[in-house]
Amino acid sequence: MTSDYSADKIQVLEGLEAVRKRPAMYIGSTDHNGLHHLVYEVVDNSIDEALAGVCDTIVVTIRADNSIEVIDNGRGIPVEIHPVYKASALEIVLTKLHAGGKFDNQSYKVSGGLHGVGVSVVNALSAEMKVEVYRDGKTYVQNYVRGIPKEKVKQTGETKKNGTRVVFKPDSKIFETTEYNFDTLARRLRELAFLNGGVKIILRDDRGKGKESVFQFKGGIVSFVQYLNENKVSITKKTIFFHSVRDKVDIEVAMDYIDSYNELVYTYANNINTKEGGTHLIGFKSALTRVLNEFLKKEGLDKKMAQLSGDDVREGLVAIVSVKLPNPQFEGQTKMKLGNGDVKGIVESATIENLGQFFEENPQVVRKILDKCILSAQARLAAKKAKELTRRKNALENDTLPGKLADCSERDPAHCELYLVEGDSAGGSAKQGRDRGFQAILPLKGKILNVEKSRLDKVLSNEEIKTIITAIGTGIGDEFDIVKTRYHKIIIMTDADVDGSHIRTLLLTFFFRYMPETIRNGYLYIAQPPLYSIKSGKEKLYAYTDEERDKILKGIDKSKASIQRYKGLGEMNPDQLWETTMDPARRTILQVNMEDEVEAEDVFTVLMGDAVEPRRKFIEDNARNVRNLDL
Ligand code: 0RA
Repeated sequence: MTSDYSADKIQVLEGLEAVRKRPAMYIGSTDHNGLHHLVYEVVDNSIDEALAGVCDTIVVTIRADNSIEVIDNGRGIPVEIHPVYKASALEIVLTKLHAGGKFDNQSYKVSGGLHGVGVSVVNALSAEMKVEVYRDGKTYVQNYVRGIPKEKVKQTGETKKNGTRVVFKPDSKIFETTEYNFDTLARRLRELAFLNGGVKIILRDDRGKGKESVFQFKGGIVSFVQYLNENKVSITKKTIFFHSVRDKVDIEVAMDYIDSYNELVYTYANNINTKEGGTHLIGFKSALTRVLNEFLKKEGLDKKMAQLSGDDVREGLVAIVSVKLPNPQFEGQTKMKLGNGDVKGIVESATIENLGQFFEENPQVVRKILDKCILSAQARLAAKKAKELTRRKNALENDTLPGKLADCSERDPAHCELYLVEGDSAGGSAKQGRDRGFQAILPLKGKILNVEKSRLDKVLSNEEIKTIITAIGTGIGDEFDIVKTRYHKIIIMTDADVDGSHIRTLLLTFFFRYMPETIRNGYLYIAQPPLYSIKSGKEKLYAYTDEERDKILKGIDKSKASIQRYKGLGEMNPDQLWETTMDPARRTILQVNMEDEVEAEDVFTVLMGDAVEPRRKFIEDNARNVRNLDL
């Protein structure tokens, strides 16, 4: 094989000292996330080789000592001696920042993406690293300690293989944790295998009993959509797909409509999940609305509904939009928003053309989609009326905050907490026990609506939900604005029984579907009331788990102890509720997060949706992990 790049392409370089001084600047953080990022950084380079059509297999191994091995069958890192630096290109790529000769804009590269810093950063942050290159019939090797080469690049033998093998051990002086999580790596590698259809990515775990997962999807993002819809009912019965390349932008879209009210559109730019959207998403959305409105007219259905809105055409939509382009610009708060302006028009025209053609050829599919969109539009109109009614009512009563809300006096949202409390009696105790300076209480009556089974209009006409939305202040749907939140802590406080856990799940479903930003911003929490109170003489102790109870009982005279199992919050008086569950100095509250939105999506569909069989299976599989599960 000939190499169509050479060592002299390599550009201006900087040493690695800066990386060890301020690691977070290069990899985001030095926690669990940063640790796993090291692996992605190396694998991205292997993926670039795959995108160049010169690599089809990547093997990642977590070794017994939590070091990582990545092997690919690409071209191998170049090893030629650089005429200016008088060192092997391999050494420069591994020891200088931004080295790599990967600066040609002819082909897009996924490495150099979000943090996109190259393998040298991984080297700088590793206690030890070894790189082996198989190239032009020979094997080359170099070892490093904290980014510094131990010796010159050596040619060690001959080989028929081509590719690169990287082994690194993250430096425990840099990282808060150095233990790898199989599932975290599996999740990202699976995603990469979907986004780069055909590439085989193997993940092995040599620790303990050993494990292996193989990810390879010939169908690419079509397989991704089908994976997302595994437990859902498709109304199109066919995943729509197109691929097109325009002005050096590679565009792939896979989509399907399912029997649900939610919208699930994941967008990617150079394999990075652009969670904040961007120009590719805007282009896609605008094209989808336009094409479906065209077909609405063509099919004569505009008599039923004159015009479909963006929300109407996205109800039940599951789609992946993946673009690959040279020089992606990442913007936004978390740098997860694609900024390249020209991409909007490119994705828009590609979508209009390809989707139009698909609908032309599949009239029965477009008909089913339009029927669904019309139902959604009718519901939207009904919801709008309901919203206007409440708005007018509020204006008349001149009282925007719900009467049930006992608000706090503090006005800075960053210091305010809202407790959503199950039941009026516990709500009463919470109102008396709270610190009214910064803690607000909203008691909820019984079970709230299961939003997974209801469309927006029904959700918006539900009294309990309306009160929650008004109390929080962000609005909902297209009017939702996280900046308007009145509290930076929203704390769900329910009884430790079956009903309580059901109400908690219903609330979590509501926040996940209608206010996911509260979760992404870390504003949603779950209170942890104690399970037991243990009285021993004058002393009163609380236990929050069975283990804690046993530990306490071991340390005291059992014959004199009396144990009370709390079933409901109402069994505690206001002072006890404050001491055990609400006092910031003593309470524990669990922050709700969703490290994996794909998995969270599936859990809510399965737990709260219509299909019975997957729910039964999920509960069987997870019965041991879940306390008080009853749905
Ligand atoms: C620099 C230049 C080129 C390839 C690579 C690095 C490379 C790095 C790694 C890391 C793991 N596997 C790898 N395979 C290749 C040459 C390609 C170009 O110029 O874009």
